[in-house]
Amino acid sequence: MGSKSICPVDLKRIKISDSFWGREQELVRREVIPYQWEALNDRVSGAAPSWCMHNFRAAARLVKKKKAGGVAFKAPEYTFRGFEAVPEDPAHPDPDAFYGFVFQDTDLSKWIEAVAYTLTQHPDPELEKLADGAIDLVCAAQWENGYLDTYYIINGLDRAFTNLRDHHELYCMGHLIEGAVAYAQATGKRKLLDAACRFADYAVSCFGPGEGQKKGYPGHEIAEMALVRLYEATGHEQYLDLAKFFLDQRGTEPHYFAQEERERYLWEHGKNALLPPGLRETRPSDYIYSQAHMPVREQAEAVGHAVRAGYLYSGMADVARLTGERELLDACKRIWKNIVSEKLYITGGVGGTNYGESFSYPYDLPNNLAYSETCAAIALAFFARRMLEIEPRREYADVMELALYNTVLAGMALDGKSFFYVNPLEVDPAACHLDPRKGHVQPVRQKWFGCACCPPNLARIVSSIGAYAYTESADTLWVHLYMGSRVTKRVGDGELVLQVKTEFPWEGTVQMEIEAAPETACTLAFRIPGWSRGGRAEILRAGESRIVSWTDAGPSEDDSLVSFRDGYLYVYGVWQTGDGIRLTFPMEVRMVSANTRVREDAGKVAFTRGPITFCAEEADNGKNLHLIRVAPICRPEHVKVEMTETLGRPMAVLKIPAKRQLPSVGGLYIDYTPPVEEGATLTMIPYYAWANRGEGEMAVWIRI
Ligand code: FUB
Ligand code: ZN
Repeated sequence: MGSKSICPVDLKRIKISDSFWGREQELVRREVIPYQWEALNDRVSGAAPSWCMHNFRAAARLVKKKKAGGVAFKAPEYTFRGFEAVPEDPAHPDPDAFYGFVFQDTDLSKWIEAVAYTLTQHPDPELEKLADGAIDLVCAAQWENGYLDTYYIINGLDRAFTNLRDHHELYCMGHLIEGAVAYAQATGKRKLLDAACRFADYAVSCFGPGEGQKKGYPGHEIAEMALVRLYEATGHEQYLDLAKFFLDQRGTEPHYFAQEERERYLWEHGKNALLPPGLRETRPSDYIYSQAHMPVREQAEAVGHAVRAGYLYSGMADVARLTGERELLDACKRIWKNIVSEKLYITGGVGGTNYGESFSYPYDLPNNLAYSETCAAIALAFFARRMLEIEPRREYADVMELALYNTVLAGMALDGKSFFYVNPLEVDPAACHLDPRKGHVQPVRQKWFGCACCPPNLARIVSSIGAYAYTESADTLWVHLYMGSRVTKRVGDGELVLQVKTEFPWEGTVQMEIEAAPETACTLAFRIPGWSRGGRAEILRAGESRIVSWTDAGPSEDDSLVSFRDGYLYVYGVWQTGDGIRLTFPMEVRMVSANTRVREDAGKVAFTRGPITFCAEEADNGKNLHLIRVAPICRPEHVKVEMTETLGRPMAVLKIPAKRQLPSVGGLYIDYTPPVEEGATLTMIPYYAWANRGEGEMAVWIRI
């Protein structure tokens, strides 16, 4: 067994005071969490009902009836078939029926998880009481054997775990575990954790190599990483074993999903029924969608549903970290490399196609047809953070930062009141309304979604941002993301308290002070962002100042105080209260072109500065963004950076020398003449802030 040598710093030991992330966390606390609570209770007018709390209430009533010896409720059979159940008469839903998507329970688990993280930053007895009440209801809905998925509790437990491919029970278990561990760690209250353990124990009894145990695995991954988390929280090995079992089984032959589908068919049509051809013969490619087309250790390309994929890779990384298994780690690294070299948007999003909400083929990164689900960028950040726990390498933190500052945050409006599920890189609202191929692309954020996976996912990652900023081992603290915060690290019997002040992502200076120091040595490791060209560190120690600088070409010499490794600056030794470090990362505008294999971006450039990717909007540039091109003479140094306030938020805006082609007059096809252009200034705002000023065109990649 490997050891738990690097892990995120406990959120209770981090206080975020950052003007950027602190504001996002406040939005989650003040807007998203209360709003989501209303949504879970179907009290948001104009939004599709969630049915989430309705389902828990129905299941809890049934459990109570069962305990009292009453007759079990029998649901109509149709509910087994669909992915989503809707009442025949929406005005009069059956109080005992399950409604909504099969995974609707997860909305509440994610809400509880976000509440837990929020409570670590902002104690709130009222909110905690609300969550305690919700937890009571969840626990009341738990079946006597520990099973806890309202869809099957309501519709018939004889069918539990018979459709792992589609029906998300293990996904619900995974989210329940994540929420339960977070809540226990934040509040010290174990009620939900005990319920999650009972569900996990039941899963341990159902799945495994033993006789009579199912050999299956989740159709929608997350249970793998959740079980690892449960193992780390409780020390109970059986949870790690089950996570490993799920990974070991995935994609092996005979294919489990094919087997269970045949069994379902025979159950429904009689055991002597003739199987239709599609069920008799299946091909591995049938299971690409859920990354079950081959054993995980053989996988090298990120494929299938992008959220499922990111969660799987995160679980693989977790298990590889704990077991030290090389083969599994190598698979993680191959897949990582594949994502960042062929399948990653410049906004940190992944998932090029609407078809199956999936990764597309290499270099297929369409801008106006992008899927780039908010949850998929979150999953990528999960994967990156887990790779950092194995090997602190800048390449992981760079991508994590890109995803967090761009696609993840674009998922939420600046006022925290509406959300994107899909995050395109180019929008023409008319096309969204008129072209069914772009039906998945919304030009403005939505209040809520029937399938509301993204907003609560966003709430949980934003409220736990500290766990992405810092990881630690016994004697080292890694700073991966720079944000105003105060972090306390245990070192032996003492503590190191680091106060961080910065105006990231707008300025590349980070001022840090040691507010308390242990007697023993503690290494501080600072990420040197891949986007910075050179930089310097001023290290003030015991009244003596030392300046270390590095250039784009490489670091200065290592010595006993500092060294450079894998994109991190390591500073060693014993610290004293009052010591400090000032880091300066030049934050210059970069003009970026894509590999020529990305056909969509040929002849175009994108603009980035620090971790931020920029986009042009109609609100600043007028219509017809496709007729604007960056002036051919333009180089990064010609771009002006202006700090502005947009919707009450400070943000950098770029002013870029450009040309605007005048719209053509005449017919559809005319003899070619060089375009008539006028000089223009292109204004670009941070991508995460787009679509906050009504409906309009948007583009990240601009012709040059
Ligand atoms: O299937 C559960 C969640 O709903 C997925 O992660 C999202 O992509 C959405 O399909
Ligand atoms: Zn989502």
